[in-house]
Amino acid sequence: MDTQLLETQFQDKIDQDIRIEPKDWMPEDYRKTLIRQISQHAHSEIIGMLPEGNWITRAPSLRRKAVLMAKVQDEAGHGLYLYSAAETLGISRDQMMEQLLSGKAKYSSIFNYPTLSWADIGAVGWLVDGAAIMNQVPLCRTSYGPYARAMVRVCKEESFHQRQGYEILLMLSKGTDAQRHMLQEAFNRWWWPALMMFGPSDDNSPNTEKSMKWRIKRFTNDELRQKFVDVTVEQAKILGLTIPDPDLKWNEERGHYDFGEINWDEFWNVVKGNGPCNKERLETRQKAWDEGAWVREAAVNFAEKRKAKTIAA
Ligand code: BYC
Repeated sequence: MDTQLLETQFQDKIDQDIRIEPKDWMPEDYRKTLIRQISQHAHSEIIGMLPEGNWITRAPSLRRKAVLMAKVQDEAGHGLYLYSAAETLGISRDQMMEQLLSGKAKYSSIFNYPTLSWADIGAVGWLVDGAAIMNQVPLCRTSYGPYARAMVRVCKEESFHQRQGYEILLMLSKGTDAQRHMLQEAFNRWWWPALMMFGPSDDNSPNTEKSMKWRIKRFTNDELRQKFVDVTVEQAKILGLTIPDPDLKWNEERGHYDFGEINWDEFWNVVKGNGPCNKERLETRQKAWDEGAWVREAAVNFAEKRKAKTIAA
């Protein structure tokens, strides 16, 4: 069959919301786009364990420690489902890891900021997981089957994460002046980077058009960012927070909040590797990769031994 016809049939399937599965024909660019997005998403989950892992030993109570450990472990699980989904497209785990460690593959800009106080752990849960839910609930309907199915479980867990973050902050908001101050200070640092998580504005997003056509993305970066602002501002009011944006204002005509200009120089600087923690994050992952070499070797040797035994029997 000629490629033109295959492409038309492929797009028809997409338009009818029929899922694409690993063995189905797909345009090479669709495969590449998915590998890029899913692997970067997986890397974000794994790197995303680091800023929160930083507070496990310092959580203020046994309950908080247990909850935080469970959350961080969930992120590892998300990374693993996503690496498995990407592997169905013909890339190996080792190749993905090589791309991350060499700096070729990106991971979310948000994880290059430090977690300086306990309120940051609440802010990460509320804002970072909140932004993740906004972005990922539509991905449960993404056109590639293994990615969509992985996202269903991820989203259920993310909503628990978001609530645990908000609960931490609700407690602080009812606490002492010092606790309320810590809350506002953390919020001031995380607000703008959370808005940046949705990616560049639509006119500067080279991948959006194709990804929308192929229904990999169901909403554009700006659409999701606006939804996030609208929901989050209301939640911030309950916490008694001031939004660190003098231009934030309800727009009656649009039925949405207007908000100020994002500092895109800061965003691209972080994406290019020059954020406050980029170097530290990659060094930590490199160390974990090197120290885990013996585990990978043992697993491969064991699998080979077992295979040889089965063949011999
Ligand atoms: N950070 O054309 P665009 C989590 C890159 S983990 C860094 O709009 P696209 C969690 C983009 O990759 C949350 N880079 O791209 C874990 C592209 O560069 P390349 C992670 C960014 O793909 C632990 C270039 O900029 N979520 O929830 O159409 C604890 C142009 O952008 C960023 C996902 O990964 C960024 N923020 O749209 C707590 C969701 N934004 O690749 C929570 C899945 C853009 O061409 N991913 N870039 O070299 C997506 O939905 C999309 O990939 C994005 C970007 C909306 C992020």
